[in-house]
Amino acid sequence: PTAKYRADYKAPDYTITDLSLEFDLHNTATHVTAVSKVVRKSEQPVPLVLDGDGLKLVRVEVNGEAWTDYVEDDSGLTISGVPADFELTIETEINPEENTLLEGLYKSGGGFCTQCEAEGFRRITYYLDRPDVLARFTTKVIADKAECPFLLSNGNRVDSGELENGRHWVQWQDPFPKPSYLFALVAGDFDVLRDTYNTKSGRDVELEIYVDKGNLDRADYAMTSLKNSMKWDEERFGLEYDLDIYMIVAVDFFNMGAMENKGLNVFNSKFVLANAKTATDTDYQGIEAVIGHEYFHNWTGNRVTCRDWFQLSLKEGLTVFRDQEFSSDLGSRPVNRIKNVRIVRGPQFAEDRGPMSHPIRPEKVIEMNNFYTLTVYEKGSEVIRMMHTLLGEESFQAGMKLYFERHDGTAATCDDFVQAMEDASGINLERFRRWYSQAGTPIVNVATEYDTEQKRYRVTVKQHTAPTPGQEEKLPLHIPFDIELYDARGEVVALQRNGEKVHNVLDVTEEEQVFEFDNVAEKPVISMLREFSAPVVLEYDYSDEELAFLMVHARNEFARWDAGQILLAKYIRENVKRVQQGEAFAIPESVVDAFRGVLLDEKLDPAFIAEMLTLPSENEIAGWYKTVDVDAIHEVVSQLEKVLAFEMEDEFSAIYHSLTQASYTIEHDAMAKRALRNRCLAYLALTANGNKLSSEQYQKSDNMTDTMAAMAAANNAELECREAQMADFSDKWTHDGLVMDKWFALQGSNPAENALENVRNTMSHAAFDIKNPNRTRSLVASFCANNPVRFHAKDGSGYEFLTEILTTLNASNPQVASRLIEPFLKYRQYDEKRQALMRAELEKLSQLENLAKDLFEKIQKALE
Ligand code: BAL
Ligand code: ZN
Repeated sequence: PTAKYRADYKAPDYTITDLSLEFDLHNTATHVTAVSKVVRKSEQPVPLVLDGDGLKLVRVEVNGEAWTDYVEDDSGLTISGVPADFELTIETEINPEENTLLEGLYKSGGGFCTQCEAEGFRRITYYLDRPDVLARFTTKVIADKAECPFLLSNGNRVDSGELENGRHWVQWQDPFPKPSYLFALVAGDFDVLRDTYNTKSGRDVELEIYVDKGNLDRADYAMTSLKNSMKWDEERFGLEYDLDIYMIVAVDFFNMGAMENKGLNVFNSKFVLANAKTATDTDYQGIEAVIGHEYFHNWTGNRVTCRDWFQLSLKEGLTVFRDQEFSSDLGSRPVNRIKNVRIVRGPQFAEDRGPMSHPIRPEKVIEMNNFYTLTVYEKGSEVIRMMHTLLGEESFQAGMKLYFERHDGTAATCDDFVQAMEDASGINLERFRRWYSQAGTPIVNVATEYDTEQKRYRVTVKQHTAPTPGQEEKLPLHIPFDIELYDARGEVVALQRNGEKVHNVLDVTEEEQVFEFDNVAEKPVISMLREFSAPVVLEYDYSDEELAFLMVHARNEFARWDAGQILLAKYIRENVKRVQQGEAFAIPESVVDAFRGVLLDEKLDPAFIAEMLTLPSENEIAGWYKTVDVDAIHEVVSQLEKVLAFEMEDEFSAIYHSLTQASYTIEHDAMAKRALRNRCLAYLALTANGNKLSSEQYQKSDNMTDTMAAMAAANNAELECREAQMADFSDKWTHDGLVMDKWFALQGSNPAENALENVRNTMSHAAFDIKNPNRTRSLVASFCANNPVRFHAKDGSGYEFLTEILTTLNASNPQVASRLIEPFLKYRQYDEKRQALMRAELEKLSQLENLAKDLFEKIQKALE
């Protein structure tokens, strides 16, 4: 496999302005006829090189005449001798039923669907399958009417008709030029939930959500979320939907979360289907976020798309930022921020430390699917958020407006976006642009000094980014560093210097900078990196007293949570050392009291309290170490949970019982109370009453949130009732794979010593299917990525298991395999014995016949 480099970008020699597609759908032999209007852009005549993958070529015509001057190879079709401007007809044959890659056109359940991003369209027909070729698409879909009464594609439905042999057809026309990755086709039999949305300019848009037959009672929340998204984008960004119809189709076999195809989103059913009986509050929140995300792409991604795939963060970082803002405006801003920051500090920082570490705009790619990463998405969103922090909402929106004025209907770059922000605001973003090209997590080290005589407070900030593979030299970045100072009574100390007010967001741009503040009457307590104002690691020597103070007095809830996390981190680190030295776990009473104070604070949002009382994950803790001691970390986290549970049992119990709800609703307040109640249960499960409480909650529960909370508590605490609950749940839900995913995830994350044996047995469960990405992720990724102490068993059994799975998936679905291999990539962070075992597995995998380039790229980098 060969790499592509961002620096090698070259505009295409030809473009396609119009594409007329005809699909004659059959399970094993679908015929696709593509008629393109091709226009040469290069000055000199050159052959037309089209992308193609796994296609059977039936015919080629130029201007209606059979054409033979072409060469087919593994990567496509090169057609020579063509005129400067012509009509190209290509007929190909494809086999949707055998397409287990779930890229291109494939069968999911009984229906046909497509996934074309990033490079799936070339598995449908030979084409200029690159995002900077934008064409107007017309699509005719022909299929058996009984099997596929619904035939869908992008744009507006313009014609339809009946054929012989029970077949029928529908023709679609999309007036907006688009790249091939936004093409979609769906054909099948569905139930449809219909609604309309009246836009701000008064147009009615038909909204249609297609679900498998029998699932109509699970589509309402997706529809509500869609209408909320449309309204929010009008109100906050001034952006209105542009077609007369917006369709969403839920499919069971899908590699990603969802796909923003123009006017026809295809969704993983996980992010559409929900009712109280089948979905948890977290599922509902996921649906709201993903429905929003795909809808927001209509402007940030579809109307303005990416020039090339290196620019992926242009649409993804920005759209994640938009969906995070949507969820924060509709729900709790602090709780959303905490959840997002946990992802950046946990798995995104881990990506930065691994062999695949890359900037949000990568420089070199072998398999594009490997770059749909937390770095491009979540860190990409943090980069947009930093611009928002530097510019403020008003100038940021002016920048968005300018971006659309300049680039609507075109394919743009990340630089184009930053330029629009810079031009609209007048703020210099020159150094800020380095966030796009520099990989790794910066470390920001802070020292403070108070001068009692001068009443001056000095903050020294140093930044440093460690080398990452292929990027030895690191430059200082522009870091918006949000701070606040408090006096002993918790009052905010105004920031001033030489009589001038100083903004609370400091511009950290150098390797080392000193900020001084005058008129500070007493030694203050500093709150830093408020709202996680930059995706960096903060190093500062806080005392326990300062952290306990900030947990109560910081004005901003995120800062309070962060102080709690830093306090926990101090004692987790200390106890890891103690455990390694054979000493007993110990934590001061004052630390427990700080958390007791939060638990009992009736003024706080219950969902926020639940977050305050959630420990960092074992994976996040692993990231604090150069050499990870999985066993010690697991031991410390278990002990810490137990100490908090025993010390605060009475308070947890009182709150648990006081938050009992008479009926289930999905209002934000009700969700918040359930979040806290179930957090209390998770702790209470570790006490003598745990088995009774979990059993009672499981039996009484009328909703999936409480059911899963009871089961998760029993699973984590290894309670006696676990087995009966698991058996009962499986009996009830075996018919429903999506619900069973929750059960599979519990099997995967089971802390019991025989977890792997259980996981292996679970693979023969009637609801398990390794070809379904949701099932595989639920069971296998839960074990390999989220159960570190069992996956990293010293005998290497967890590693052998992952290799077996990867070997199977390398052949059937390498995109999923490439996600699952991640725990192996971090092998250098473990002790020598584990390193050797994991390295041996990687070497074994590297020898696989037909190793897919998805795995090749990661294995090669890991072994380098
Ligand atoms: N574009 C792929 C799915 C998503 O990020 O929306
Ligand atoms: Zn996206």
